Amino acid sequence: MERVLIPVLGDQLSMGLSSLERADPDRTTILMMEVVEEATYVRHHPKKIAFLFAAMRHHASALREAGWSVDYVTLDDPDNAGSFTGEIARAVERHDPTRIVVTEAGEWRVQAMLEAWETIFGIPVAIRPDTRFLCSHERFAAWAEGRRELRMEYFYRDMRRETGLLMEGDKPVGGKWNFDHDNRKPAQRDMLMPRPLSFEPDAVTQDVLKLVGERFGDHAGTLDGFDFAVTRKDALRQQRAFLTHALPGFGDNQDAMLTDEPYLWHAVLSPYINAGLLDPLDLCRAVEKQFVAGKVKINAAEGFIRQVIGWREYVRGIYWREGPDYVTRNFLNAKRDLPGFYWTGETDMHCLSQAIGQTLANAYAHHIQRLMITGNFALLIGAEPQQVHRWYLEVYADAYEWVELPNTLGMSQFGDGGLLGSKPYASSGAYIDRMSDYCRSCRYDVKQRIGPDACPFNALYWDFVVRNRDKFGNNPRMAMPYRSWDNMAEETQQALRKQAAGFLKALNKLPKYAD
Ligand code: FAD
Ligand code: DLZ
Ligand code: SF4
Repeated sequence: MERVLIPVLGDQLSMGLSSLERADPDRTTILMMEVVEEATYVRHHPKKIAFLFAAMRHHASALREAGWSVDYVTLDDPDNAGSFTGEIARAVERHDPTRIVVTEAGEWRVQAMLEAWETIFGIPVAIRPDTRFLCSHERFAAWAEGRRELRMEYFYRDMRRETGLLMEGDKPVGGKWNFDHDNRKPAQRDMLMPRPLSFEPDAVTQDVLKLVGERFGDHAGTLDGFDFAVTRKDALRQQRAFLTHALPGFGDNQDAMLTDEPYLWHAVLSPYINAGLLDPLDLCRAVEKQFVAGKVKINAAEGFIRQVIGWREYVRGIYWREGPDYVTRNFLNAKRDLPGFYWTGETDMHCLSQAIGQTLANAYAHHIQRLMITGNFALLIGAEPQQVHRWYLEVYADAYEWVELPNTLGMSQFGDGGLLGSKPYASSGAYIDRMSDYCRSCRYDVKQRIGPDACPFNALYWDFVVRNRDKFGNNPRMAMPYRSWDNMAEETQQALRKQAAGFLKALNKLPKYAD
């Protein structure tokens, strides 16, 4: 008789997973495994590990309720082999399957494991496409074929046409594809600012919190105040709360940053979407519905849908298209170590202490903090993109390599030479001052460029621009900064470079992150 083993990985917590399609519950064992290798190949934030283990345990219960047999291996099982392949070996012993069916993994490292199983175990292994994404690998390859530049905007328009989201026939609703221009309003404090829901850990989650505290409590970040949704039901509650309370302000405030306000009008849904608790297309349809019902403006609905069916699908396409060596790229030849304060938040630069402090507290920071604070600073100082990548993969609850790597190494650090963006996301303090209130309570003066009180981002920005002239000198989108630099008095130029050199020297003396 046929006996099928279906391993379900930690980011595959969806009832409609492709590996489960057409499976007969009477002949199938689903295997779920908490393994130390996945928690430590980078030192994930304890909240990220706790979220995944708790969500996995609740998902196993939901699968059982739906009639499936689930073999669930906990981290503290004394026989736990510690890795996916080790656990498959044990499960093959226990269940003697005639074949294995699995949905493809979310990163090259794990995909290589899946691909080795057939040879190792001598039974057929079917690896199915992950149908939770709109755009298959083949579809992305077809889109990319023959294009000189792989710009997200054109990919996104195809996804709009294919889904019909915010479309009137073959025309975009509102007459424009992209309302980003309306979405750059600076921060405004608002007494009615929405808050993400807080979910009280139940007994299952309490057990996980204890386990994770004992085993991974030394990883950077705190478990305190853990209040993530860990079931689909609760994730849907957060989705509804977002649609009602935050979506109306999402567009206007998309790039804004405010002191001690980690979430603003963001969805705070990425951990749930990426782990499989929420469906991205359903979410976009719900957003569209809010627009059609007149509850939100077009810039909010379009801005949000673009992030999900545009950016999210596009970065995944890039990740798989570029191959396993994408992670090694370092176009700017950046070599500096990421300063140790990325793991403590202890710095007198207020913008960085806010973004990093909130990250360590919540395993979350919103997009513009990731891109224009922590990412921008790492880019300006010339931090090695591989170290920056590792940090982002560790600290965010939504981080899996397929989405994190192109965003970090590509978009933020220009490590791929501009595949994702036509110019580097580098800025001086002026941008941060315009989009946030951080500078008002900083020890540095954002208006100063030279001297002990000058905002470090200012001189670092010019140093970055000049240092990389061979890379960006002919880039039309960088023409303005080079013109401004060339128009500066020579003494100013020298003073700026000296200021940056002094800062970078001081940075080198700061404690490094100890593994
Ligand atoms: P919102 O701002 O409310 O956006 C809505 C949704 O759009 C998100 O939930 C997400 O699913 C999607 N989205 C938005 N921007 C992107 C993007 N650039 N790429 C992919 N999806 C996007 N996102 C991750 O999911 N995992 C990561 O590991 C990750 N690493 C990042 C690293 C860097 C350096 C940068 C600049 C961005 C990164 N992002 C990552 C993208 C983005 O910052 C997060 O998706 C977003 O902050 C999640 O919070 P939210 O749900 O409140 O999103
Ligand atoms: C991120 C993660 C962690 C921390 N732990 C586990 C785990 O113990 N078991 C598991 O199945 N998955 C885990 N994951 C998610 C996997 O790393 C993820 O499935 C891969 O990154 C492949 O996308
Ligand atoms: Fe950041 Fe400079 Fe503003 Fe301080 S002054 S918060 S370092 S941008």
